[in-house]
Amino acid sequence: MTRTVQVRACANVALVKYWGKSAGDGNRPATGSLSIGLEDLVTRTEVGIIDAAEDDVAINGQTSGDAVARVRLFLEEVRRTHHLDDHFRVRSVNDFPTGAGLASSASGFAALALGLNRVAALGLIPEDIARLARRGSGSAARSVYGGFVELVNDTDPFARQLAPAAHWPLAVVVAVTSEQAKSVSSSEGMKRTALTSSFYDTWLATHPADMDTARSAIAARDFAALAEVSEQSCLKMHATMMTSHPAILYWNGATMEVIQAISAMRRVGIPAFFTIDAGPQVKIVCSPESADQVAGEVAGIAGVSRLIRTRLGGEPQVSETP
Ligand code: 2P0
Repeated sequence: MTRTVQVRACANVALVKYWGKSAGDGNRPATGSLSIGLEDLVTRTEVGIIDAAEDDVAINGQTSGDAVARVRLFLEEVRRTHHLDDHFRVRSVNDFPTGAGLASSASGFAALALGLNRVAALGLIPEDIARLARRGSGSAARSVYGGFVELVNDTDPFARQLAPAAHWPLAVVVAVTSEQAKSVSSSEGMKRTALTSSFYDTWLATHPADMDTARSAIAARDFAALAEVSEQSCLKMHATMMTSHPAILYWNGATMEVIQAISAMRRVGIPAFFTIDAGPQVKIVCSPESADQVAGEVAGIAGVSRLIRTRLGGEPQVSETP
């Protein structure tokens, strides 16, 4: 192996969601999206160039399976689009459940894109690293940065940082309600939703206004406005997928219990709101001062198997060993 690059990239959670792709290739989201980086949900990836006829890939110690196959296809595509002959050794480990709605593909493909850019000397600027990561997974474009990040709905969508984490240091509590991998992948779910949900056109039509509201709320650090638009975007996305044929229903009973508990807390003035991705886990965004109270409340709900406590952050790190 000639050189090895180590990357630490973090998961992110979208406050204004991405669900649906544009037609054609390049994995282009049909809408923008807006996320926060999660400091303690980390993927560590090592990328090296090897003198071999094929790539050597292991994810969480596994050398076969869907996740590995997806990385192999991605490496093929990178070789083709960047005119490379190199083959790569990739070792990637998540410190949180994989494929269970905790954005492991986001941190994984962001880490891989950052690592490939360095090890193969692609010389890409961050927006182009985000475009590269997006080809692996739409949400991965956002994990190329930390803090508040927007995926811009362009002809070749890219991501940019809206503000660093220090702008508004919020806390995040993840209520894990199932550690099982989801039954419908995001890619498959998005396809089905676009084809079969009668709500899908409304989802697309109302999305830009949600982006505007969220951008303004972040700029003004307006918690109530960010809470309102984030919960709205989350529920609208789930309503759209629930009305697909066959229905896509990622929630379990505990998911609903946590939603109710957080809604009740906000009604009495506690700054906390929920968001849920393609899985049954509930991510609660709150002020650092209310995080203990939120965690205490949610931990007592039957079906919540564990909590992951973190904060806004997620700035990726790339280092190299000679
Ligand atoms: C998001 N999700 O904005 C939304 C909300 C899940 C629900 O992006 O097909 O794994 O790899 O581009 O990025 C999950 O979808 O999908 C996702 P692909 P991805 O975070």
